[in-house]
Amino acid sequence: MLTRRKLLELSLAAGATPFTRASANDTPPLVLRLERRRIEVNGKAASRLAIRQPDGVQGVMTELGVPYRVRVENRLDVPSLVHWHGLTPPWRQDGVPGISAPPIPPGGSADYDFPLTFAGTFFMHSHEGFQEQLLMAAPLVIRDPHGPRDEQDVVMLLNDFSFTPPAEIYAKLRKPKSMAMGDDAHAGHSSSMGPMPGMAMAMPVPQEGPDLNDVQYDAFLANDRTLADPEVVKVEPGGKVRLRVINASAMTNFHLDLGEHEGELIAVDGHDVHPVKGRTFPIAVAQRLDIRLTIPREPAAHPILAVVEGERNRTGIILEAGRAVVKRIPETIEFTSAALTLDLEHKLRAVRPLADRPTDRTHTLDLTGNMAGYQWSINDIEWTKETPPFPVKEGERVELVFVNKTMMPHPMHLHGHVFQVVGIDGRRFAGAKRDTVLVPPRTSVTVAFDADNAGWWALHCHLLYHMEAGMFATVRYV
Ligand SMILES: [Cu+2]
Repeated sequence: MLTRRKLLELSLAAGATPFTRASANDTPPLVLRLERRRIEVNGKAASRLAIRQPDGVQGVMTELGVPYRVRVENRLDVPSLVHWHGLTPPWRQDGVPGISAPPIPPGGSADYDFPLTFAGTFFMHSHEGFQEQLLMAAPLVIRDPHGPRDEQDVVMLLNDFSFTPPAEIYAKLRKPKSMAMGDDAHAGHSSSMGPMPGMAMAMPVPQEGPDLNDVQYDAFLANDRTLADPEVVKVEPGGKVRLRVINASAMTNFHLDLGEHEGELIAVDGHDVHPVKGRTFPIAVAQRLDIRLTIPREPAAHPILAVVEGERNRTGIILEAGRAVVKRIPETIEFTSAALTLDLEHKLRAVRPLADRPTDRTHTLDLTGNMAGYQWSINDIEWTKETPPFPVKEGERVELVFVNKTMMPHPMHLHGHVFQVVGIDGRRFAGAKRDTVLVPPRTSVTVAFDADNAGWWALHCHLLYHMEAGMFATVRYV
């Protein structure tokens, strides 16, 4: 994929030490296989996809300082390509079919080799077709060798699950709705503040509040399991846990619920924030939360739950400290959960913010749509390969203003860069560094990034079916 000379240039440019380069040449690459696996959900078997090492370990746990040297082998009977969500590789290694590289054909493989420049909680997922809905996602954790030694890492990967094939889910969503549903993105959806202007008053109101979930799932999974048979992780009574929560869902935002014990949010999307204490934290599709927990000394089971936004369903894992009784936890709660808000986002502050400098270029991205035909777009353009990229020049400080004109929340993700949240509804602040930010209905969010990784980069809504429908754009400087 890359010549050795080019690789050396890239690692030199990233400030890799000679030691790192030498070890890169000596160690064989880590192999990740794209293959089928069988899981059981609600007592029913299902064939799903996996990204796993030859010993069965899903994804990668590595350390800062070790080059990311990976060979991806496609053992499926369909093309595939894996994206390293949140990392900043050279753009040809970003894993977006048709943009960074062609998909890997069945039986083929692709090699990746780039330095890791920051530690944190990331993940990998297929960027091909609807494979992500088939659970083709896995953790990608980069540990900091200089981080605390007394913390146990616990990863919780969240997913939404349907027995219906994703192409069928999508076809059903795209089926034209009756005219009673109206003709724009607002129609058919009331708001918590009352009917939207221009909405026919006589129209039946199908649901309350903004439109939060447009797919009915059969189950919600934490580490591939439901609460009927959750994963139980042994932890040390009185010990410290670094909980790494990854929302790998195709379409579902969650409220993380730590129960009676407070946790300390120390990083979002892999990047350190000044700690925020709490018992619940919002996590939109593709986001990650790193939470430090102190486990009480008494033997007990501590459920770590994730409640679906705007629904009663939940999933989770159990932390078992000492010998404890692990009780069955109901999969539904009494009341429908609230919509995710940006209340926490307002409070977050990056530990290492972007340097203070003037903005060279601002792009405004209206998030647009037409619910009646399940059409989703950016600036009213449904993306095709011919859509012109947003222009950027290398070295610029760029700001993106996401203006959500629809009644659905959109988690917006920029590839190849780390951005900082710098404004919500026009109010400026130096917020968290992230790669995915939630833009709730009728809200605007401004993010800033430095154009320091030349290439052609995807910039899209991370709701799988919105992306497929065209809520996708690119940034290009190459
Ligand atoms: Cu969206």
